[in-house]
Amino acid sequence: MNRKKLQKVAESVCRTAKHFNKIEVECLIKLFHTLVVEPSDRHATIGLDRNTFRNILHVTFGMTDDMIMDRVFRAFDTDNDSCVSVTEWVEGLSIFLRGTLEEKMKYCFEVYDLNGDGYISREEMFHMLKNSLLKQPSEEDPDEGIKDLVEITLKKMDYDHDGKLSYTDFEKAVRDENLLLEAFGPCLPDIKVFIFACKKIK
Ligand SMILES: [Ca+2]
Ligand SMILES: [Ca+2]
Repeated sequence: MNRKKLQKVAESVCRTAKHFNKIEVECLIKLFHTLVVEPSDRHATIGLDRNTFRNILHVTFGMTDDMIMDRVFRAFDTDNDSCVSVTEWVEGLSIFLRGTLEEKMKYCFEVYDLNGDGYISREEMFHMLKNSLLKQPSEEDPDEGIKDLVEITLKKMDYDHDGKLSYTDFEKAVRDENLLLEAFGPCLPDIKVFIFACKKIK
Protein backbone atom coordinates (compact mmCIF):
# COMPACT_ATOMS: atom_id res chain seq x y z
CA MET A 1 0.00 0.00 0.00
CA ASN A 2 1.48 3.35 -0.95
CA ARG A 3 1.80 6.28 1.42
CA LYS A 4 -1.04 8.29 -0.14
CA LYS A 5 -3.51 5.43 -0.02
CA LEU A 6 -2.54 4.59 3.56
CA GLN A 7 -3.18 8.17 4.65
CA LYS A 8 -6.54 8.21 2.92
CA VAL A 9 -7.68 4.99 4.60
CA ALA A 10 -6.31 6.20 7.95
CA GLU A 11 -8.22 9.46 7.68
CA SER A 12 -11.53 7.72 7.10
CA VAL A 13 -10.96 5.13 9.85
CA CYS A 14 -9.91 7.87 12.32
CA ARG A 15 -13.42 9.27 12.28
CA THR A 16 -14.92 6.19 13.92
CA ALA A 17 -12.04 4.68 15.90
CA LYS A 18 -12.05 7.36 18.56
CA HIS A 19 -9.32 6.16 20.88
CA PHE A 20 -6.39 6.16 18.48
CA ASN A 21 -4.53 9.06 16.91
CA LYS A 22 -3.67 9.09 13.22
CA ILE A 23 -0.18 7.65 13.62
CA GLU A 24 -1.54 4.75 15.66
CA VAL A 25 -4.27 4.12 13.11
CA GLU A 26 -1.65 4.00 10.34
CA CYS A 27 0.35 1.51 12.39
CA LEU A 28 -2.73 -0.68 12.87
CA ILE A 29 -3.57 -0.53 9.17
CA LYS A 30 -0.03 -1.64 8.32
CA LEU A 31 -0.33 -4.42 10.87
CA PHE A 32 -3.64 -5.46 9.28
CA HIS A 33 -1.97 -5.79 5.89
CA THR A 34 0.81 -7.98 7.27
CA LEU A 35 -1.83 -10.31 8.75
CA VAL A 36 -4.29 -10.50 5.91
CA VAL A 37 -3.96 -12.90 3.02
CA GLU A 38 -4.29 -10.76 -0.11
CA PRO A 39 -6.94 -12.27 -2.41
CA SER A 40 -5.92 -13.12 -5.98
CA ASP A 41 -8.86 -11.12 -7.32
CA ARG A 42 -7.91 -7.54 -6.58
CA HIS A 43 -11.54 -6.41 -6.43
CA ALA A 44 -12.43 -8.90 -3.70
CA THR A 45 -12.96 -7.57 -0.18
CA ILE A 46 -9.77 -7.69 1.83
CA GLY A 47 -10.33 -8.95 5.33
CA LEU A 48 -9.53 -11.39 8.08
CA ASP A 49 -11.60 -14.56 8.00
CA ARG A 50 -12.63 -16.41 11.14
CA ASN A 51 -9.60 -18.70 11.26
CA THR A 52 -7.00 -16.01 10.59
CA PHE A 53 -8.65 -13.77 13.17
CA ARG A 54 -8.81 -16.54 15.79
CA ASN A 55 -5.17 -17.26 15.15
CA ILE A 56 -4.30 -13.60 15.82
CA LEU A 57 -6.30 -13.65 19.05
CA HIS A 58 -4.45 -16.74 20.09
CA VAL A 59 -0.91 -15.79 19.08
CA THR A 60 -1.00 -12.02 19.68
CA PHE A 61 -3.39 -11.77 22.61
CA GLY A 62 -2.86 -15.12 24.31
CA MET A 63 -6.50 -16.24 24.11
CA THR A 64 -7.21 -19.96 24.28
CA ASP A 65 -10.96 -20.45 24.57
CA ASP A 66 -12.48 -21.32 21.17
CA MET A 67 -16.00 -20.34 22.15
CA ILE A 68 -14.90 -16.92 23.40
CA MET A 69 -12.67 -16.36 20.35
CA ASP A 70 -15.63 -17.08 18.07
CA ARG A 71 -17.71 -14.51 19.90
CA VAL A 72 -14.88 -11.95 19.77
CA PHE A 73 -14.83 -12.45 16.00
CA ARG A 74 -18.58 -11.79 15.88
CA ALA A 75 -18.15 -8.66 17.99
CA PHE A 76 -15.51 -7.29 15.61
CA ASP A 77 -17.42 -8.27 12.47
CA THR A 78 -20.13 -5.65 12.95
CA ASP A 79 -21.61 -5.94 9.44
CA ASN A 80 -21.80 -9.74 9.76
CA ASP A 81 -20.15 -10.60 6.44
CA SER A 82 -17.87 -13.23 8.06
CA CYS A 83 -14.77 -11.17 7.52
CA VAL A 84 -13.15 -8.42 9.56
CA SER A 85 -12.42 -5.45 7.30
CA VAL A 86 -9.70 -2.89 7.98
CA THR A 87 -12.28 -0.46 9.45
CA GLU A 88 -13.79 -3.16 11.67
CA TRP A 89 -10.29 -4.13 12.76
CA VAL A 90 -9.28 -0.65 13.90
CA GLU A 91 -12.72 0.17 15.41
CA GLY A 92 -12.74 -3.15 17.26
CA LEU A 93 -9.23 -2.64 18.60
CA SER A 94 -10.15 0.88 19.70
CA ILE A 95 -12.64 -0.65 22.15
CA PHE A 96 -10.61 -3.76 22.83
CA LEU A 97 -7.46 -1.83 23.83
CA ARG A 98 -8.62 1.63 24.88
CA GLY A 99 -12.37 1.42 25.35
CA THR A 100 -14.15 3.22 28.16
CA LEU A 101 -15.76 1.08 30.85
CA GLU A 102 -19.10 1.56 29.10
CA GLU A 103 -17.73 0.36 25.74
CA LYS A 104 -15.98 -2.58 27.35
CA MET A 105 -19.14 -3.59 29.21
CA LYS A 106 -21.12 -3.63 25.98
CA TYR A 107 -18.39 -5.58 24.24
CA CYS A 108 -18.01 -8.20 27.02
CA PHE A 109 -21.77 -8.66 27.29
CA GLU A 110 -21.97 -9.27 23.55
CA VAL A 111 -19.18 -11.85 23.80
CA TYR A 112 -20.75 -13.65 26.77
CA ASP A 113 -24.27 -13.73 25.30
CA LEU A 114 -23.30 -16.76 23.24
CA ASN A 115 -26.55 -17.12 21.26
CA GLY A 116 -27.08 -13.38 20.91
CA ASP A 117 -30.60 -13.32 22.43
CA GLY A 118 -29.86 -10.38 24.72
CA TYR A 119 -29.40 -12.41 27.93
CA ILE A 120 -26.63 -14.41 29.54
CA SER A 121 -28.48 -17.56 30.57
CA ARG A 122 -27.63 -20.20 33.21
CA GLU A 123 -26.56 -22.57 30.41
CA GLU A 124 -24.28 -19.97 28.83
CA MET A 125 -22.65 -19.20 32.18
CA PHE A 126 -22.18 -22.91 32.78
CA HIS A 127 -20.47 -23.41 29.39
CA MET A 128 -18.14 -20.46 29.82
CA LEU A 129 -17.19 -21.14 33.42
CA LYS A 130 -16.60 -24.80 32.63
CA ASN A 131 -14.24 -23.77 29.84
CA SER A 132 -12.38 -21.09 31.74
CA LEU A 133 -11.86 -22.91 35.02
CA LEU A 134 -9.04 -25.34 35.47
CA LYS A 135 -10.32 -28.80 36.20
CA GLN A 136 -9.60 -30.07 39.67
CA PRO A 137 -8.81 -33.76 39.22
CA SER A 138 -9.64 -34.53 42.84
CA GLU A 139 -13.20 -33.34 42.54
CA GLU A 140 -15.71 -36.14 42.13
CA ASP A 141 -18.25 -34.20 40.12
CA PRO A 142 -16.69 -31.02 38.75
CA ASP A 143 -20.00 -30.04 37.10
CA GLU A 144 -21.59 -29.71 40.55
CA GLY A 145 -18.95 -27.17 41.55
CA ILE A 146 -19.61 -25.15 38.37
CA LYS A 147 -23.38 -25.27 38.94
CA ASP A 148 -22.79 -23.87 42.43
CA LEU A 149 -20.63 -21.12 40.96
CA VAL A 150 -23.37 -20.23 38.45
CA GLU A 151 -25.86 -19.87 41.30
CA ILE A 152 -23.44 -17.73 43.32
CA THR A 153 -22.85 -15.52 40.27
CA LEU A 154 -26.58 -15.16 39.65
CA LYS A 155 -27.15 -14.24 43.27
CA LYS A 156 -24.57 -11.46 42.90
CA MET A 157 -25.49 -10.16 39.43
CA ASP A 158 -29.14 -11.00 38.71
CA TYR A 159 -30.74 -7.89 40.19
CA ASP A 160 -34.26 -8.46 38.86
CA HIS A 161 -34.26 -12.17 39.84
CA ASP A 162 -35.44 -13.61 36.53
CA GLY A 163 -32.72 -16.28 36.45
CA LYS A 164 -30.66 -14.74 33.64
CA LEU A 165 -28.51 -11.66 33.16
CA SER A 166 -29.82 -8.80 31.06
CA TYR A 167 -27.46 -6.01 30.03
CA THR A 168 -28.94 -3.88 32.82
CA ASP A 169 -28.04 -6.55 35.41
CA PHE A 170 -24.56 -6.94 33.97
CA GLU A 171 -23.92 -3.20 33.85
CA LYS A 172 -25.09 -2.67 37.42
CA ALA A 173 -22.93 -5.50 38.73
CA VAL A 174 -19.80 -4.36 36.86
CA ARG A 175 -20.21 -0.73 37.95
CA ASP A 176 -20.38 -2.04 41.48
CA GLU A 177 -17.40 -4.35 41.13
CA ASN A 178 -15.20 -3.77 38.05
CA LEU A 179 -13.58 -7.18 38.31
CA LEU A 180 -16.87 -8.73 37.17
CA LEU A 181 -16.26 -7.27 33.69
CA GLU A 182 -14.52 -10.50 32.70
CA ALA A 183 -16.55 -12.73 35.02
CA PHE A 184 -17.08 -15.47 32.43
CA GLY A 185 -13.59 -15.74 30.94
CA PRO A 186 -10.87 -13.49 29.55
CA CYS A 187 -12.02 -11.67 26.41
CA LEU A 188 -9.90 -8.54 26.63
CA PRO A 189 -6.25 -8.57 25.60
CA ASP A 190 -3.01 -8.65 27.43
CA ILE A 191 -1.80 -5.17 26.43
CA LYS A 192 1.92 -5.84 26.89
CA VAL A 193 1.90 -8.57 24.24
CA PHE A 194 0.19 -6.25 21.81
CA ILE A 195 2.59 -3.33 22.24
CA PHE A 196 5.38 -5.75 21.43
CA ALA A 197 3.62 -6.84 18.22
CA CYS A 198 3.18 -3.21 17.16
CA LYS A 199 6.81 -2.32 17.80
CA LYS A 200 7.97 -5.17 15.60
CA ILE A 201 6.26 -3.82 12.47
CA LYS A 202 7.36 -0.19 12.88
CA1 LIG B 1 -17.30 -7.51 8.36
CA1 LIG C 1 -28.05 -15.67 25.53
